[in-house]
Amino acid sequence: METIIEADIVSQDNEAREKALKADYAALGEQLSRRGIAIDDILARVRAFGVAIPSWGVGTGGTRFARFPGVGEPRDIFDKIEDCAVIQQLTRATPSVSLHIPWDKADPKRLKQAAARFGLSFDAMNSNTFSDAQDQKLSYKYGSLSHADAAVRRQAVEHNLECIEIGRTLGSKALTVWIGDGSNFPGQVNFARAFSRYLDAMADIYAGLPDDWRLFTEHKMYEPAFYSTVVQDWGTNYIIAKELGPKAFCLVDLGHHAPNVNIEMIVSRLIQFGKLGGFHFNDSKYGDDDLDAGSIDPYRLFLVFNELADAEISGAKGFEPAHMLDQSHNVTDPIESLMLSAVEVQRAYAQALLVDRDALATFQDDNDALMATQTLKAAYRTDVEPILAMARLESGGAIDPVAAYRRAGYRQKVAHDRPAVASGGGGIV
Ligand SMILES: [Mn+2]
Repeated sequence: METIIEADIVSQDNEAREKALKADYAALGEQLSRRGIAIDDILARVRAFGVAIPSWGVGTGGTRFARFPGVGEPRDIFDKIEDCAVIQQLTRATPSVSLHIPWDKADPKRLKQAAARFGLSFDAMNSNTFSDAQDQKLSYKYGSLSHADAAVRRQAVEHNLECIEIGRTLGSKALTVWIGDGSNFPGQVNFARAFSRYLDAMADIYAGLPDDWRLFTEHKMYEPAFYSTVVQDWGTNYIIAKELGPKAFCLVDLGHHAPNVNIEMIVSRLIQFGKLGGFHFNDSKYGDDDLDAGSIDPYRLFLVFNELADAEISGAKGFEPAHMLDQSHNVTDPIESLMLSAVEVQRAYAQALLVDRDALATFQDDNDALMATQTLKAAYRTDVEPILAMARLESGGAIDPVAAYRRAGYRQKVAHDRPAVASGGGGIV
């Protein structure tokens, strides 16, 4: 398997850090064993954990106001796959790439070869009916799958079926549908009729889904429509998954909720009724800010993973969540942000595995609110960095991914081949 960063650079950087890591790992192992936890079990689970990288995440993002291009940005999907390969080489936490059609449209055989070179696979396919592609016959300005005009809905359905076809060639096993449909004015759209049209169109897409595929629908409270969106909240999303059938699941994007919404409880509800499809990880302060996972509220990320670890450990039926990062990197090197975000997601998972679930259940039964919450805090306060670093080292990655990445000078190197993009226009990616 090919790697992009020179192996010598990674191993030299690791050698300088390995002694300290081993000491820290042994100390943490001792501490955890006093709590009845075998550190190697946690290590094995962390090593098996992966989060997908969205192809659009490796480009520099922007806001509605402007986009300030970065240096050495990927020119096409093949450059994007190389950037994803760097992230996986150094973190060993991101084994797959999630494509977006039509942005990443290319010969599927070439795409497959490009990913296989670096041992990457393809995660869920993402369709796009929230913007108009070049040469597209009918516009999505007033909606796509819920559009008043049947011809527009048909075009949107066909596009999704095409995404499935491309995904089949690539070995993908899921389609994620997020639509921008909604309204900006009270009265603009009849809520019930628009939702009925959406459900009918989704049923046509569902009918084209291979037996071993899953269909993920993603809710979003607002934006691009600012008064109402057709797939607004997790309740609507649950209805969709329930109406469509057993291959349909709900995707939770952490940024697609109102501030302060109890997302971990939504996660629990979806798990309880077998409809949690997976996550788009990011963080936010005010809205759909698309900030780096765990950068604003790492405790919330932990609480989400507390629900996931609980489901995993208790063997919840049909529990197989798909994990993906979905962020916009406006002021950082996207590769660095994605590496650290993948590590943050792993960190929340490792911390959640440390929760003493028997003690927690007892405190809950005894109505001991203080000790119940302290049980969660005890896990959250544990510095699991030695486990994460050891997982990377043992899997062939870097103890300190950002240090190794900077030492390799990857961004400066690719800047030579990838000319600066002049675009200063708006553009959320
Ligand atoms: Mn998303």
